[in-house]
Amino acid sequence: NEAHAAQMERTFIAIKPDGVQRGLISEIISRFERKGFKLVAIKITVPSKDFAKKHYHDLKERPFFDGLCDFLSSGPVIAMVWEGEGVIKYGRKLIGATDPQKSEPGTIRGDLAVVVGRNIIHGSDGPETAQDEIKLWFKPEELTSYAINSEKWVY
Ligand code: RTP
Repeated sequence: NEAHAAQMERTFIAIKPDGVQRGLISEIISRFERKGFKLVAIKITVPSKDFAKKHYHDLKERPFFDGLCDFLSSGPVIAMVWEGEGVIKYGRKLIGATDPQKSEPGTIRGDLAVVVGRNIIHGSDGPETAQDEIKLWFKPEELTSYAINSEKWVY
């Protein structure tokens, strides 16, 4: 059908090592899930420092770059691809401002984080970064494509 003819918008979301260590995986996933976005890829992985540098290549001139890459590679990360209309922009809205001191209550960072260096989650900031980050973190065969049809599963 026509709704499935074009590829739905997708974004890359990662729960950073602090979010995993603090036991916030299910809390974060449930916020995206309840909103109505669809999880199309997920894995747990410890990125190498080189991999973290690739992920954050845009920030390589920033003073916090090295510490940020050490942090991202310090433990397991939950890497995900979420799909849905407007998911890139709205996903950022669910996440909240980069600095948890400035994120609104009700957002993931506003409710669950305190400092910018430990802000528990990453989300792609635009269509191009989303595409690049999905490609960096996932092989094409790790991405799924499926329709939600609850009538088939709920009796
Ligand atoms: P993210 O990419 O992680 O979703 O975060 P963002 O777009 O909201 O923020 P960005 O400016 O791209 O920064 C990426 C990550 O770098 C860390 N950061 N530390 N002043 C600092 O120490 C500082 N500023 C940024 C944060 O972990 C931020 O999420």
